[in-house]
Amino acid sequence: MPPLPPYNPYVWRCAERRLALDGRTRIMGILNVTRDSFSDGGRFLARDDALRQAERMIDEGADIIDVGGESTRPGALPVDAEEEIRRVIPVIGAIGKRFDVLLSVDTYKSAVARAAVENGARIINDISGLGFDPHLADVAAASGAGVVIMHIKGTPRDMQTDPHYEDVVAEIHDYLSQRIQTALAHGIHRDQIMLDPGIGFGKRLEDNLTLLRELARLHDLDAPLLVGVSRKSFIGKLLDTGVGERLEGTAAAVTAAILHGAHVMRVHDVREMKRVATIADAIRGV
Ligand code: PT1
Repeated sequence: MPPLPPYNPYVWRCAERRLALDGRTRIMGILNVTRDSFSDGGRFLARDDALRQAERMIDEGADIIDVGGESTRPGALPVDAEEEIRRVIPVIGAIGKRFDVLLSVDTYKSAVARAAVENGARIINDISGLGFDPHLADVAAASGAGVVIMHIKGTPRDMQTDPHYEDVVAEIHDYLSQRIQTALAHGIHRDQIMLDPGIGFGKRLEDNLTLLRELARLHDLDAPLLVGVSRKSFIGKLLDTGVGERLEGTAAAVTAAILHGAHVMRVHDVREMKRVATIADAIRGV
């Protein structure tokens, strides 16, 4: 019987911090600040709500908090950089002031990323893999922030309209390989880079399953892997459940990703997935 693929340890450089990826799967907690607020009063409420959610995820064991101000689910429309900054920067500033947690900004816009790193974010999580904004790589290089380079086919608005691949893993492998070269050419250091196959971003059900099954084919890119499966529609399709009934499916997909060599899992349910990761880590060994 073939054994599980070997676990490859890394140390992820995120500005002046270092995150050891040494066999204990790291948990990135999702903090969405996408609710529309029409007044300053609404903004203060949104900020306090975000702070409470961040505190809870930190108590539950999150290693990273990922703050996002624009939804990138299938069909979502862009918001402009000014509005995204108004949403995420007060939240990043407030969390950074109170807690020692690693902060990530989920954005593909250089203006948002710049403001975020100036206000305490140490990771830029770019769903476009440096592909949407030509200046994002410069912000990552200048700040020394960790950078998540994710694969997407198309844009969030159109990515689920008839995506297809010859060999989904090979295509994503080559895309990520090219984006690593782009990053290095802009002065991003190799140890700042985290790769992500982009589950649900321009993929059919079978593509998402193939990526989880064959994730280890990305190991020769020589970078750590982040995977986001939490509550996604491929789970809903298999279970015929709405977004509120995908906890067990998420747990199974998290386990699969860990056994195939993921280093960081991006999740909503931090307490539950931390437990799942503890068991998967123990089975995988290292
Ligand atoms: C992800 C991710 C992300 N996912 C990274 N950042 C989202 N690095 C946002 C669905 O099919 O996987 N990696 N930022 C959320 N995006 C989606 C995509 C949410 C698809 C839901 C679906 O339901």
